[in-house]
Amino acid sequence: MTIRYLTTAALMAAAGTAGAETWDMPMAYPASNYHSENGAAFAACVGEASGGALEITVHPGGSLFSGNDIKRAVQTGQAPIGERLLSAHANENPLFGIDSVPFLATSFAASDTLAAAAREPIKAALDAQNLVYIYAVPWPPQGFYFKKEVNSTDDMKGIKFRAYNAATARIAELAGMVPVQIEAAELSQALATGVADSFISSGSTGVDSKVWESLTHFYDVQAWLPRNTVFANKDAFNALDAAAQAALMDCGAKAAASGAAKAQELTSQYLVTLAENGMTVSGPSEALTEGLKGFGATMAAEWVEQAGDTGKAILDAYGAN
Ligand code: PCA
Repeated sequence: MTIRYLTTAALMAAAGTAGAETWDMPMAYPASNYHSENGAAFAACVGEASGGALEITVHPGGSLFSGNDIKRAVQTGQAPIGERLLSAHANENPLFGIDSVPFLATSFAASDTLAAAAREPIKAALDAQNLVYIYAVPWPPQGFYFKKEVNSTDDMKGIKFRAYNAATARIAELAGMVPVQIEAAELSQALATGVADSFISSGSTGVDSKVWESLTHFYDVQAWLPRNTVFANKDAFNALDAAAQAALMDCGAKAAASGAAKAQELTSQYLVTLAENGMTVSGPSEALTEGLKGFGATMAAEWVEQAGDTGKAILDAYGAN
């Protein structure tokens, strides 16, 4: 891949043009989702801040690489930059799953504090994978979608459950559900065809997927707020001049702030939209909350076990006990 960039530069030098570097940026979620719109604004910011020296083209909806392939594509230089739900890669490093430990951080404010405590270790983990951290943006709090009333974890037994990372698959396992890993881009179809009958996610993804066409109940459990993270291939990043690198970082900082603000602003509206389309939207019953808290305690202990001293240090910095 390094060769490709050298060749491009060499060609431009030979042609005598002060040409712009152009980067494709694969993203997994629909173009109309705020993460993708924020990514497009980030790309425009980079173009402007670099004086046109670095132009980024976003490819939302998994159109360039499917969500599950984006991280590897950027690591290997098939794409110079991309966005991915980092917790989907917790199997590579438990630190990537810190934002999906149930009930560890359940509000935007707590999720920001947790993300800040984890940022340097996560940057280092990405760096070790040939990736440069650019920015991350939270999803709204996660709740459960079902096709029937669910008042306790016992009511979940046997249901086919769409998982998007190891934590969601683990919840399915603990509840006696049947997990099936499905990208958001395939979710509507999976629900329509009965491949899955339930899942946990934000109101945002529920609205994107028009889940009221297949499901009936949303329980606003507020279990965690996972993040999409934008990272660049380290070789591609290092090949940029200092001004273009600074443009990426400055625009990344702006995108982190604007994305988080947008997520917060949209959260309640998503739930209103679910209800307007006929879904029953409510908080969880006491029994359901209790059952889920039990799963959370189990999973928090498992995470600490996996994440070792680095994990403990992050939790200490976060103020968890
Ligand atoms: N939406 C993404 C991840 C978390 C969320 O709210 C999804 O369901 O794939």
